[in-house]
Amino acid sequence: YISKESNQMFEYLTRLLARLDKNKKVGVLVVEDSRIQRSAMTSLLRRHNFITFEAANAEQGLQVFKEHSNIKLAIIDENMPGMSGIQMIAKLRETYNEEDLGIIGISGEENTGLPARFIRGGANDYMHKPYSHEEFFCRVLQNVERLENIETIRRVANSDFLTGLPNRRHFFTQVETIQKTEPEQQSLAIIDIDHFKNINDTYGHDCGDYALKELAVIVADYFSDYSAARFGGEEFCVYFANVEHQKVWQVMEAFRQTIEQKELIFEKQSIKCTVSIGLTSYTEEGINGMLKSADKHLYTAKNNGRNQVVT
Ligand code: GH3
Ligand code: MG
Ligand code: MG
Ligand code: MG
Ligand code: MG
Repeated sequence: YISKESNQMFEYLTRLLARLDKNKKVGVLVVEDSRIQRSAMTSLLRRHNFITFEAANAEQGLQVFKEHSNIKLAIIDENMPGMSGIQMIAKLRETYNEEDLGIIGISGEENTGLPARFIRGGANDYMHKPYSHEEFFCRVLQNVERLENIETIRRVANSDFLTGLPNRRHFFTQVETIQKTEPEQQSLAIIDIDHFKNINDTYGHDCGDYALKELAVIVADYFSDYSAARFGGEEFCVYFANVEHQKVWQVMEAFRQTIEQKELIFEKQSIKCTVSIGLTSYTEEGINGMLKSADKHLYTAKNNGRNQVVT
């Protein structure tokens, strides 16, 4: 006999498990001094394809974090020999924020203040021992799902919907991060497709979208060692740090020629396009100064007949 409630629970868990991306196995660390309780948790987790790690005390647990970068969730007992669970969490939170690591505190202690202390100390959740398998999975899955949702939001916020390239917002974040390392040389290129409006007007907007996607693949491939983004409509942007300006020019010129020679096939029609490129190494006013200067050079490239790099 299966009660209505446990049937609902089963459906709930099945739904949650199905929502998790099984291909991307999630690493969970269990920090618990009781060997029996520890292996009970890890075997439950392994049943559902989690990658499990174990530690018998907090010090060991911190060591496991140093050795493995794929831990998304930690389940941490409060009472252990040596450092307590809450102390371990304080240490962990110096390095891992709540957007990168989920933590569930556990304890068998009848202390009504403990759940709040755990959460105040940086845990995301709390479980009182003993707990049912259902509760265990509900909490684990909810926490893992929260992290996956954050990852999705991050990905969506940082990438361009049409081409999948980093978007303008991500581009600025990347540049900012690199600029903190005080690079000795910086260059910036704006790539703009020539007469792109004609492609839309002649072959239709779908063809224009197709051309943008095809070009984006080449951009991603060509500039994989640098920071490239779709900057807007039919414009791409590439930032170079610590690369000789002469070398940057060669890379951009080779890219221009690649596009010039590339034949795109859309619905059996051959489409050719060219790009104009404004390049700068002017760094006086930071990234905005570089953008202004590259844009000026792009304007010159357009006026001089397009399909060229101006620096
Ligand atoms: P120029 O050589 O001076 O750059 O000419 P252009 O036609 O490329 O430039 P213009 O700025 O006049 O037009 C850009 C066009 O790009 C207009 C716009 O409809 C098109 N465009 C912008 N974003 C997209 C997109 O996501 N998909 C498609 N299909 N077209 C787009
Ligand atoms: Mg204990
Ligand atoms: Mg443009
Ligand atoms: Mg254009
Ligand atoms: Mg234009």
